[in-house]
Amino acid sequence: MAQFWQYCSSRSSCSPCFVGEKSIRSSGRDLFGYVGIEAVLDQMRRKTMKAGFEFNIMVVGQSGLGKSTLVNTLFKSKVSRKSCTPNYEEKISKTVKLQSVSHVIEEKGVKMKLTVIDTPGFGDQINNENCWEPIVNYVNEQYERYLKEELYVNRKRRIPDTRVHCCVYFLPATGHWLRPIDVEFMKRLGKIVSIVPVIAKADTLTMEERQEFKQRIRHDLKANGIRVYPQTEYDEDPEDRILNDKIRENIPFAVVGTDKEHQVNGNKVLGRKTKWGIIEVENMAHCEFANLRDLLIRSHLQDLKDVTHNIHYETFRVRRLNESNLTVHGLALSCFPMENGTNRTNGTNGTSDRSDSESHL
Ligand SMILES: Nc1nc2c(ncn2[C@@H]2O[C@H](COP(=O)(O)OP(=O)(O)O)[C@@H](O)[C@H]2O)c(=O)[nH]1
Ligand SMILES: [Mg+2]
Repeated sequence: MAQFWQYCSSRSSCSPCFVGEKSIRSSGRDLFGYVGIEAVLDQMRRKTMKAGFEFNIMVVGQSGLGKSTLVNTLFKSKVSRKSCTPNYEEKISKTVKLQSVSHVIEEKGVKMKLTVIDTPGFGDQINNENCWEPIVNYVNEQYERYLKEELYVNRKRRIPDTRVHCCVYFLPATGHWLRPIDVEFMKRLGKIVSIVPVIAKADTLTMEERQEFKQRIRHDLKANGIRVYPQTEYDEDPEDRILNDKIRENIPFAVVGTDKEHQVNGNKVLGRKTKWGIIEVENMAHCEFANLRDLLIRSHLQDLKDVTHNIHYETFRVRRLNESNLTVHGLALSCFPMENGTNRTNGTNGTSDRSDSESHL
């Protein structure tokens, strides 16, 4: 039982009246009238619009699988460079070179700094042993960078977020099974980053071949204990589970990319023109590009950022701080020396209570 003072709904200048002891009822309106808590949503919206946010996508797969085209299709502008004929030096290069390109995309007043990290050269060699290493290192370096920023005594109000929020892994449309390189890569990377596998250039498979290939891939993912996004363990509630189950049943999405528009029934559509007709990339009867776009941008963008921060980064942070013997009382920060050589102590265990979804662009 609790005591309540009731305010007249006419407003705050009025003094509260004691209304006695009441058991709490489900509707706040009964007791207090309209308070206006929902206005916080507008405040959050305005803040996010002002500050913008960052989203970092990594694309991995052999050259020519349509990575750059797909990223351009996703954001409908030239955000990623198309692959050009490699020069001699690139041809003989034995390493996976990572390149990141950032763009600020603005839609209806909301600014997003999109960074696409491309991994040309992945899986292009005859001997692809350890070709995932530069990618693993890159992902971990971004976590390390973020952790260092968090451990400064005087932290930035908003830490620049270069962490990889999503890794889109391109599977060639072979119609067979996962290749050893796919298994090795996804096994390793699935532990440190959210992976979304896709079947590239799905227009080269028939509908039956697509379905069979998708089934075999799902079977291989399970058999090899590969964790791809969205993971069942991180579903927040039953509603989430129902939505995510549908996505999991459909993964990997069979996608088609293009940066060309065509006229279909008087409408402009993104599509690939073939001898037999136009494959409309946003038409769900033609391919699953729209499912991928909805997952990455429309329904799960914030969740991808949350999973990166709360799961993958957190795992890295705990491991790293344990390694450096950092205690709650903040000693032994040798792993994180300041530029001037002194130690950094912030009196906390390094956690941040700040939302990472905002950044100054
Ligand atoms: N058939 C087909 N070709 C595609 C598709 N996406 C891209 N391509 C073509 O494949 C070639 C390589 O694409 P690109 O995006 O540069 O591949 P990347 O090396 O993986 O970045 C280009 O000629 C594209 O036009 C697709 O979905 N289907
Ligand atoms: Mg490319």
